[in-house]
Amino acid sequence: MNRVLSLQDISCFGKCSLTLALPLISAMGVECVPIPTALLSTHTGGLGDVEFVDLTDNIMPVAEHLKRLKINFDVIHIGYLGSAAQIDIAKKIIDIFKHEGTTVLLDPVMGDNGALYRRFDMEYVKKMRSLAAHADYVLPNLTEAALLTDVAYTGETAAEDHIGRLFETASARFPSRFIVTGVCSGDDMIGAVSRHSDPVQNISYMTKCHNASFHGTGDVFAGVMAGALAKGFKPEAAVCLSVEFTAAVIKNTILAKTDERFGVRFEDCLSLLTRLP
Ligand code: PXL
Repeated sequence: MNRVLSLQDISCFGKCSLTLALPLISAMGVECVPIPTALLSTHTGGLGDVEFVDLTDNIMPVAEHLKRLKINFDVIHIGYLGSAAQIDIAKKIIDIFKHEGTTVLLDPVMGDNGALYRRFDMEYVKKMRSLAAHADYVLPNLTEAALLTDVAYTGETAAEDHIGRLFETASARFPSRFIVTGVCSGDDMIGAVSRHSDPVQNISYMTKCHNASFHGTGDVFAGVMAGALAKGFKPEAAVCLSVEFTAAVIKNTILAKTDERFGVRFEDCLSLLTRLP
């Protein structure tokens, strides 16, 4: 069975990180092995004082046990990390488990709408830049792409030349391939943009924008990407599926009139993933 190692937090309420990756990747018929980086009562996006249990000291012992068992992974999926120290640990996890045929997928979770999330600062951003250099694919939103490249953030509706600058800086700085998520275009479309190398061109994977934003949509995108790459989907097909599934989830969440902080109503959409080839 294809297998993903998912290194990120578990937040009890609010649907993000592992509470999305586990069901999404499982629905795709891929085994998801979580290594939780922290236990939180909720995500840090506006639900009040968060209980935070740091699991930094437990990550390597868990990883070393899995290594002794000779467990291999098709994809190493790295999401929200609780601290700069955990970025160093994530690099060690890559060293331990990456071999030929393993894809490293980094969602550099740091911020949104032009601002860093609580708990993070520019030291954290610098560390994240060094981790991004070890990934095959990096999935920043526009805020995170600006932070990783030092290109100024210009809002959620990004002009062609802004996206071009982001990719030029990213490809000069990082060996990894960037796929920028949550990009809005002026004509009510939202999706992801990636750069292809031969010939060099930016390819947009857009779908109808529902003019709503919910917590955790980036984590949905990354979870589906991880499952699709582990199943052997080509990167372009994985991005298309992730855009379409995330859009379906947003539409469903709007219909359910969910409080945007409570996370997305993805459960009704899981059948879209169980039917995949
Ligand atoms: O959705 C990203 C995310 C994941 N995990 C935690 C978060 C956030 C964003 O706020 O707080 C704990």
